[in-house]
Amino acid sequence: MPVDFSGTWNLVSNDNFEGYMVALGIDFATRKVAKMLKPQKVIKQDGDSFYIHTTSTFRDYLLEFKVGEEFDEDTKGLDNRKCKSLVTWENDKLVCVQTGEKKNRGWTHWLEGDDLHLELRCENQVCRQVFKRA
Ligand code: VL7
Repeated sequence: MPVDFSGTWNLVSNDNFEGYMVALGIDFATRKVAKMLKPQKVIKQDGDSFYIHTTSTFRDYLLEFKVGEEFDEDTKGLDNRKCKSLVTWENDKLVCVQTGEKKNRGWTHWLEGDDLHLELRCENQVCRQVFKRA
């Protein structure tokens, strides 16, 4: 059975989100609000087609992509940059490389037990998020 990330997921931990936001150049006032949030992710997966909607009381972010197909990403409402993004499978991990102004930018999703993990990377900062099923 291939891995299936589909579901509704609630954030339960968020390690070094502050460092990740500083690396992205998010201003102090926005960081202050953002770090209080407990975002929810709704993931719809159909094979290699993904819909990932991250929602919160402050901002929402929708990403749709197919694994192995590069796309133009506009991080509107986040750091408002444009990048070329490519998501690939590394075994059962979903790995995204976001090529653009920021070095070493990307993220990795994987399942561990009943939990959804997300590692967010930018420059020398790594943020680790864990989600549980809603
Ligand atoms: C999306 C936030 C910090 C700005 C607001 C924070 C609002 C809720 O891209 C992401 O996930 C991938 C993998 O699941 C799918 O797009 C992470 C949150 C990154 C970066 C920027 C702070 C203002 C958070 C939308």
